[in-house]
Amino acid sequence: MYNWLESRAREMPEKPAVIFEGEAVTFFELHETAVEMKGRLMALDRRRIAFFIGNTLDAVYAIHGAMLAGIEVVMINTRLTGREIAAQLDDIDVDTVVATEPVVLEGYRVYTWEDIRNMAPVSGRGGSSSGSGILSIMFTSGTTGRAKAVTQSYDNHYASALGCEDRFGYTEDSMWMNINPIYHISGFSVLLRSVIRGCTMVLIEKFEEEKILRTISEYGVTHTSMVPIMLKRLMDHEIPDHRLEGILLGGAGVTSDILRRALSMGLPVYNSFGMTETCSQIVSIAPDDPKILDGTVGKPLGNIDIKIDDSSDGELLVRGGPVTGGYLNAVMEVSDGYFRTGDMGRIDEAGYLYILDRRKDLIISGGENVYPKEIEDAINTHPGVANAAAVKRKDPEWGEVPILLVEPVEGSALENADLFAHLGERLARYKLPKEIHHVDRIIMTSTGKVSRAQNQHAYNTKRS
Ligand code: S0N
Ligand code: MG
Ligand code: MG
Ligand code: MG
Repeated sequence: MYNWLESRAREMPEKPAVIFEGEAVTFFELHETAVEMKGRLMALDRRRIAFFIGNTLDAVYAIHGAMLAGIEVVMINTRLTGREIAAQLDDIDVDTVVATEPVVLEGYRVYTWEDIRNMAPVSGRGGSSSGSGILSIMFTSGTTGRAKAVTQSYDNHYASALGCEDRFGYTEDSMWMNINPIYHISGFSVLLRSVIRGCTMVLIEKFEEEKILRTISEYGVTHTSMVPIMLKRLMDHEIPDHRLEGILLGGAGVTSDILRRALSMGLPVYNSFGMTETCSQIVSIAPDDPKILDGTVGKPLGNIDIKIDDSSDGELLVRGGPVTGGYLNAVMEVSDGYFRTGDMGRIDEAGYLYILDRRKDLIISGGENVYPKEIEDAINTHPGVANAAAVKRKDPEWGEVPILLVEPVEGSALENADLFAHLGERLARYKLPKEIHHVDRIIMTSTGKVSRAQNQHAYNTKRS
């Protein structure tokens, strides 16, 4: 059983655990509040609860309270529509939601943070040892269009933190800044790392360049992590004096151009590769590594093994402590104890990993994953649409963006405004196509599926 927060509260009670909007909360205070919240969350009488939370202090209290209670936390992407959230929750039999942000979800027991604060606490043992060993559950969209519920255990998270610390070199004296959404493993892992090591986390609610740069210099931030678009946005501004030792980049491929620019501006960028299924980065490369600009994501962390399956176009296989035990609602593909990532890669003689192709069909927009099938399923429910294919294009802002090709039902006059409205009810805004094109025919494979490659090719040809 792990009791990170309890240990830190004993060892370093006066040290700030979290700084949020100028307010510092010590490890002692964080633990006190988490204990209060534990009893109140236990009063909900559920072993698994969905959290609809932003990057706020309340969210930190909620997560620590749930951990003390031994409640599994299901993290909801707050950008999703009510329909998308409902589909996820129903798939894993969750009926109770704690929301520190405003949300409308009909048919669920939704408790605001105010409700939780006013709850009569119940006492009980709680604790991670009383349950499944699962700390968190996060959804990752899948090729089938249905999101997969990834289980992340206490062991996974602990192994991840130790592996990251070993490579990334932060210590108890480091100052971590957390900009990534806590509902993603990118942000959740920073929250855990900081309490596992006992360093302070400055938590940022919303990505605003000036504020982040000010925070970096004012608080002497030493470590942070972000997706490439965030780095790009920051580099449009003057970088103030800072004590940064490491900026971990992940969530999407980054160009050597961006890395070169960052390094020339004195920003210590690490490139990395990680997934929700691996509880954050499992491969990374340091800024002073001679291969940093060679397009590699680096070498596996100390507690990770990787290999390439040459019999399958070079799929990347991984194993190690941070790797999930499986999905709640899907079968995990495993070979010889290795998790099959679905991404294609190459490992050079010196052991550096290169990601050649992301998971089949995956579109990564600003660090958010979008699968074409999700968009196709949504638009195919429109009565005027006979068939549809979602493809992608490179985008200077978001990296990649989805594009939708639709084949109208014969004789139906399809208005794009109507199609966008239809999609808007069903899909998070970051999944909405940037363009919709009407085509005579969606190209199908011989087995009757949408041919991703051929529709993509047709779109590329039309553009050029
Ligand atoms: C980049 C972000 C911050 C952009 O959001 P911003 O500027 O706050 O947007 P809003 O003001 O909310 O909205 C403005 C308009 O922009 C649209 N929009 C927002 N985001 C996107 C997007 N991603 N794509 C397309 N459009 C977007 C809004 O919809 C709105 O438009 P309208 O008005 O039309 O609605 C934000 O996108 C963001 O936070 N991105 C990062 C998310 C993230 O953290 N992803 C990583 C997930 N992956 C993992 O966690 C696994 C890898 C990993 O572990 C890792 C990854 C990164 C770093 C470290 C690690 C690690 O190993 O620890
Ligand atoms: Mg609140
Ligand atoms: Mg913004
Ligand atoms: Mg639809």
